[in-house]
Amino acid sequence: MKLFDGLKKLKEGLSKTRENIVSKISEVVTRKAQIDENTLDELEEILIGGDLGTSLSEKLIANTKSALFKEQDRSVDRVKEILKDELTKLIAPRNGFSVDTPKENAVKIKIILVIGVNGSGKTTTIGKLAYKFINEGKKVIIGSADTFRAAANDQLKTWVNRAGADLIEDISKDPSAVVYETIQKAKADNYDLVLIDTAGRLHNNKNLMLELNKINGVIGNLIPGAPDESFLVVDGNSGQNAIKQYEEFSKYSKLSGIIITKLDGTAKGGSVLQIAAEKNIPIRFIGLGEGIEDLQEFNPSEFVNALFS
Ligand SMILES: Nc1nc2c(ncn2[C@@H]2O[C@H](COP(=O)(O)OP(=O)(O)OP(=O)(O)O)[C@@H](O)[C@H]2O)c(=O)[nH]1
Ligand SMILES: [Mg+2]
Repeated sequence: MKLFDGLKKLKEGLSKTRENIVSKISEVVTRKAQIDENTLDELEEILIGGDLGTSLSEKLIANTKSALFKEQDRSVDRVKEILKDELTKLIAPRNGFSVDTPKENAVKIKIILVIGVNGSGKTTTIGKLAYKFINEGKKVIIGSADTFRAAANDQLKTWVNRAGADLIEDISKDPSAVVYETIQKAKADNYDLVLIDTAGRLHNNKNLMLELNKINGVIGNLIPGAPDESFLVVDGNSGQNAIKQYEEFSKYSKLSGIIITKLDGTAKGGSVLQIAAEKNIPIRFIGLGEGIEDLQEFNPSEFVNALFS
């Protein structure tokens, strides 16, 4: 996808979240002859209602206040400009994602485990990731570790075909056995990237959560230090519940990144900002639709710009 198309997609995708946050801010600011404490309190309420969470909202308003009171120009545009700058600072960029394995790793295969609650968008995201990395010249294999439902397996197969990746599947086996086979094949045939799709699970299902340990164990036994990445896939509609999912899954799995999907259909995209500002984990990718190209690397300043556009 071209850069321009990507930005357009991002702007369009964030339209409901923009209405929920930025349009409301504009309305409040425009109504006021001057920006005073009360107006800023109103803005803070909007931010909290827009899923930024109390702590980030307070910080953002406090920083905006100090910046604003140094200024002569307190026009709507200027206020929005300052909010945007301060927000970008608060969700400052983290390390980008690289599909290459660290040089010191003996085995040069990148293993990415994809986990999350039911229906969050794992399988779809795996298809999109495979497509992206195949286009970048990588040899990609996918392991179907969701062996509980035949339909899940078929859905993954469709995505694998679309992306042009290879697949290891066997619904008669348990998830760890499929993972084992996938990694053996990846080692034998010199794949660059392994993506593991898993079944959706809720944190209160202890057995399924512990199964993640087993999968991680199998991977680590075959390639010491792997998996390189464990991505938690969160539905953008979850709002504040996204934070809860992150906290619960990190108890069982060492997470290395978050992917937030379905931002195209939700007004609750503000939670992305809260995670980016407050949680000690990078947001790696965002999902902006059901198409194979509708996945973007998360870029904090692009995200804020698109939100305020
Ligand atoms: N609009 C939109 N829909 C998405 C996005 N990502 C996934 N979906 C849709 O969300 C639904 C669930 O996606 P799946 O990929 O099956 O989710 P999953 O996490 O694999 O689900 P389980 O395996 O059942 O836990 C599907 O209808 C997808 O098309 C996105 O970024 N935008
Ligand atoms: Mg799935």
